[in-house]
Amino acid sequence: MLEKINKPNDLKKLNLDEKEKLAEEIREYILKIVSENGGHLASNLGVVELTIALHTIFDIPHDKLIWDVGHQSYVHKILTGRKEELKTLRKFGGIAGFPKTKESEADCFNTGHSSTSISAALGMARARDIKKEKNSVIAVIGDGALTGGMALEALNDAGCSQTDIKVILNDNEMSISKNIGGLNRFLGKLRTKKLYKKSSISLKNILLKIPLVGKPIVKICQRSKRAIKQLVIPKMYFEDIGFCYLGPVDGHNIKELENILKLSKQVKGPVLIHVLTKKGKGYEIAEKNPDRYHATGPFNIKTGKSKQAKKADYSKIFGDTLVELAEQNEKITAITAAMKDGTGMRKFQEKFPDRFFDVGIAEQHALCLAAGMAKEGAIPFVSIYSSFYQRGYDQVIHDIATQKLPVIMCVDRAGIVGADGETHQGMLDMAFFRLVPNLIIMAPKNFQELRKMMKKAVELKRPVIIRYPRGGENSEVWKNNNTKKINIEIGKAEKIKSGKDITIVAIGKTVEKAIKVNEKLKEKGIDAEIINARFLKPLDKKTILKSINKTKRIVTIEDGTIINGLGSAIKEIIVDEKLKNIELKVFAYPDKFIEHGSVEELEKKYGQDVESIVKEIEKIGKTRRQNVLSTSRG
Ligand SMILES: Cc1ncc(C[n+]2csc(CCOP(=O)(O)OP(=O)(O)O)c2C)c(N)n1
Repeated sequence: MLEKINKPNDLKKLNLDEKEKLAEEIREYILKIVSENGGHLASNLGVVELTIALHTIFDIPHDKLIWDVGHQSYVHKILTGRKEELKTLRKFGGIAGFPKTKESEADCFNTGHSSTSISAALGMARARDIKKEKNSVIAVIGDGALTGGMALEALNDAGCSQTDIKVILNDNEMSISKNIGGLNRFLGKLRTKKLYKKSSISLKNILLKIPLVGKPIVKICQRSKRAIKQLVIPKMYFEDIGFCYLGPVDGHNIKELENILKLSKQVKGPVLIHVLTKKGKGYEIAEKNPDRYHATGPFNIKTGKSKQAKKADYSKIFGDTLVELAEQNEKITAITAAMKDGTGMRKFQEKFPDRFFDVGIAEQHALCLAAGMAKEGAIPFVSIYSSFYQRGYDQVIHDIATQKLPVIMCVDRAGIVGADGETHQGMLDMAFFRLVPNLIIMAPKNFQELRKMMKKAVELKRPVIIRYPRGGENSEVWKNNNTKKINIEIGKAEKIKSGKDITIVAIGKTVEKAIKVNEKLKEKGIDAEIINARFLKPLDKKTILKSINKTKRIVTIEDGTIINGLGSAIKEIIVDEKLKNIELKVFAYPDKFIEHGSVEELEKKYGQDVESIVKEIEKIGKTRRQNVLSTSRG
């Protein structure tokens, strides 16, 4: 069947048996690709039948289909002419792991971060109505994504709007880990309702919302006692806020799915279709361990075992250290926004369940919750990925920083993260946090420094940001360079090596790069001074100035955007101090969104790899210009 699926709408030619066969083949196809390239597996296996039914009943791209988060859009990509391209999934230059409008007309809205789909769908539907056009707008949102505040804000708005939109609630009882919260408990009650069958549809509200035929049918139904009984709908949240609720329906039964979607087309106003699916469906190993196979690197299909050796990473060091600190200090709490495994907090949860809080996909709430805790004397550690802090920016400013509350905000996945691409690259956190008064911003050069920074943060009683990258340290580098005792002093940089020709200032992960650059420069007879800035804020102006005045040439290396980071801060020093005859080169990522690819490929493309940096530094050695330069390729 998969051979017959080459263009959008090829699916529409298939009968039910053929579609069921196609579902099997799509599962095998996705399993093979994800086992080789890595990617989001379990969520995609769970939506195969749902996606087939959606593409059967609706006419994409005339009808608009928005995938919340978008990590479950692989089947959609296959059905919309990208079957072959899916083999390049998440590879540099290949197809993206999330919907991209520039990739296909069928992707009508970019996603990547959770809980945006209902807002976007409502916006599109309202624009459609203003233009007096006719098409369906459908948001597909998981029960996990529904825990995000934005989704609830959008439901609230849509519910009373009378606007025709369809919200498909893909309920698999899982976020990345088991879904949590009161809403999940409420969904639990709905799940136990009798599954929707075409023959059993007789709900008053649905009928009333079908124009022309609705009211007369209700009247007829009301004549029979049995019918009246059927017309009683349980009081429930979705109906109460204005949605017509359809379901629950078996999300792996194409026929029933098609029936309910067809019915939804007749309903006026906002409609919510509750679809029950199984995460990992069809691949037993993932069905049993959906959290492990939510997102995965390459793995062996037979055994499910990862093809990459597991090494310690920053998240693990963070998690282990947090447990150690919490053993000594009972005020320490830990907060995650649905990412306890990704951020390394599982161990803390096991050891201190009373001090651990998974709040759902709710970064804003996580941060304000931490502010409240800190106000009352707790010492909360919040760990959120860099790109997801974008959600909680106002809470960092308004709730934490203005009140100088001692919340320790750990920024995981800072810098280039690789294959998840532009929505997930941790490029902006240094720039946006640097603007915020009262924050101390630090970044460890290696595992040991992360441990020390966490310990220091507990003592500080101030709002603190600690940013660190995806993956681990380069142990080879630290084997040869880790001789000094780490002593963290606020606003104090560390001089790693003295030199007379050029100053290299780096921060966090890029200190490793600076050390490698130095090794190459040494071979070329260039004697570099290397400074580990440690703090972006407060920046150690004194140490940096002293070095600049000596070498007159300065290079900064950071894994963030070129705007408002370490390089910018040093430019400000040079200008403020009216320094003359200084040459500065800033190595950072350009002012654009960085696509997907491996970290190495992206570093090379944007001139941030060791070789490119060395080449540029050699040029500085040759040209002694008097102006301040700042470059970033891309
Ligand atoms: C703002 C934000 N926070 C966290 C994430 C990380 N994340 C990606 S998918 C996911 C779980 C989504 O669960 P659900 O919506 O139920 O979809 P499922 O994977 O179960 O199909 C999370 C937490 C994100 N993408 N965006």
